[in-house]
Amino acid sequence: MLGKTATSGAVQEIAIPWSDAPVTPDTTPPTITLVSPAADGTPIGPKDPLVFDVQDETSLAHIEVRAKQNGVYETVYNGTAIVSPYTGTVTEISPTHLRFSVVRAGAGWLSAVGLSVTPIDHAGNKV
Ligand SMILES: [Ca+2]
Repeated sequence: MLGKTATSGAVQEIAIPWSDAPVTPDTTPPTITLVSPAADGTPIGPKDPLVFDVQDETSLAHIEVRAKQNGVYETVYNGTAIVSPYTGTVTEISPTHLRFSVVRAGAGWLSAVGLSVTPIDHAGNKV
């Protein structure tokens, strides 16, 4: 008899796990980590790259990045590419971990920077 083994008249039950168990829903938003300058208040110079990581434990669906200087917001990354006046790279460290390195073209950073990163995972969780 399938799944049962008779032993001395008793029934021995063998537990078989189910391969299609429901997945635990993702309720954890992505994280943002400043890599450079160090997060301890180190100032950024006009030509210094601003480096930060965005990661999620399951997936990244969409990311937007803005920078505020002197009270003015500019788009740095529009969900697809780094846009003018910014240049830089987006490196895939893993499918759920991206490293951004951006500089402001021309005169560079004009003042202290307020970095605004809005990542969303595929479950809709956002920071
Ligand atoms: Ca998540």
